[in-house]
Amino acid sequence: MNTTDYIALENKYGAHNYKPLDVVIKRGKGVWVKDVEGKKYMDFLAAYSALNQGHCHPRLVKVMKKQSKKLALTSRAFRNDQLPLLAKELCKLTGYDMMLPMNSGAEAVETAIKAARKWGYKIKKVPRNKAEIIVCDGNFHGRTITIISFSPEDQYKDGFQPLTKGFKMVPYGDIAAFEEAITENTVAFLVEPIQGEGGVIVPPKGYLKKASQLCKEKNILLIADEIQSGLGRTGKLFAYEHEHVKPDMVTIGKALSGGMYPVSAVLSSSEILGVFNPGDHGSTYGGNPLACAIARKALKIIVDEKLSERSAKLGKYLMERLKKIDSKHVDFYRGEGLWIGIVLKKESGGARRFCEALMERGLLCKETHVNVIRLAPPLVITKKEIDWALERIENVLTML
Ligand code: IF1
Repeated sequence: MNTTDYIALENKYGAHNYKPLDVVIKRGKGVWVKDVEGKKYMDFLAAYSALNQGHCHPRLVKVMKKQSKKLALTSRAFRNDQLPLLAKELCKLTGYDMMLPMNSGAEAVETAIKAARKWGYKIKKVPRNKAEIIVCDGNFHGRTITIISFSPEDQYKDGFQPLTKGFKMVPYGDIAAFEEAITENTVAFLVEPIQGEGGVIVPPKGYLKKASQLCKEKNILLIADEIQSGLGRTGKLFAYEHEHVKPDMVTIGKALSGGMYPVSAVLSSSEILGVFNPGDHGSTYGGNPLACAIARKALKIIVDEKLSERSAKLGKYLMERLKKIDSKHVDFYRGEGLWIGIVLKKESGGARRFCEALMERGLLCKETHVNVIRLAPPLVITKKEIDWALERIENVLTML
């Protein structure tokens, strides 16, 4: 079977909820992947930051093999010997009291929303059914009905109504608007420290700091969605560290397993996660021993291989080199660490054709919001590999 055959099969038997680039990948190792034709590509998207550790990291492959032979799933009806160790290691690494394990990112966000509402009723004493959560314009937090209820994108909501109530949207980066939106029933502010889907949008300096101060003043929980920005991507373990704040709750996912398996979690204090009683919340696969063994190793790799530091250093290098490219298409660059958006000019005809041209030259990227090329390679990338990518990027930005 060749590329065309695989695409035809997928189109026939798979729902059409995506429009992927027409490359059918068969193998991956580090930053490199190979398609079914035997053509090699560099992955400059890293599954939206799930692959910070690179494709099929040998230590992850090893632990997955080993643990899957021993024990994969117990459900939470019984205990397993991996969850306690992941919980402890994650809390020690991040400075939070407790964690609650789930699978997908959306489930972690749902969990944080449930915790915030329950905290609002139980601890803050907001009247029943009145809890409000403030979110940001440009947000992306997942695809469940509740989460799309506060999506700024009409397409994500259209046809899926009725939606969940209790959310208020304010412009991202605008602290006055946030303050304005607060009422006595506000229980939480849910925010991405840097917006991913929005187009790698870094808010004004001091935004998160001020938001955090306001939250403290008004007894509101600050929930940082670090599912994409966390675990090294921006040059720190968490993007909120750039602003020296400590959110009340943090959602993580994606790189928590280094691409091996869906693993997500919510981190918080024992007071906040303490609002959950047995039976309040759960998941068949959440906290399973295979997931936990993989996540433990994925975290160890981030620390051992200094992936945050690599992202900071190499991100700076990549940004400096990009800025030297003389292209009539580029409006500006933005980002933090190895997470960069190339914002193209309106008249350049959108980022998709640039991503297609990059793919022809062996570099896999993905556009976002029509005119942003987003760069987010695995954090294990070397300087030499970045130079290889830069050659292609420069070629496409100056030739097209
Ligand atoms: C898709 C986007 C990226 C996320 C943040 C929660 C989730 C995500 C900050 C939910 C997921 C993914 C989902 C994926 C594409 C991707 C994405 F363009 F759609 F927005 F990364 F930029 N919070 N982001 O970024 O996590 O439930 O998917 O595990 O195709 O929907 P999930």
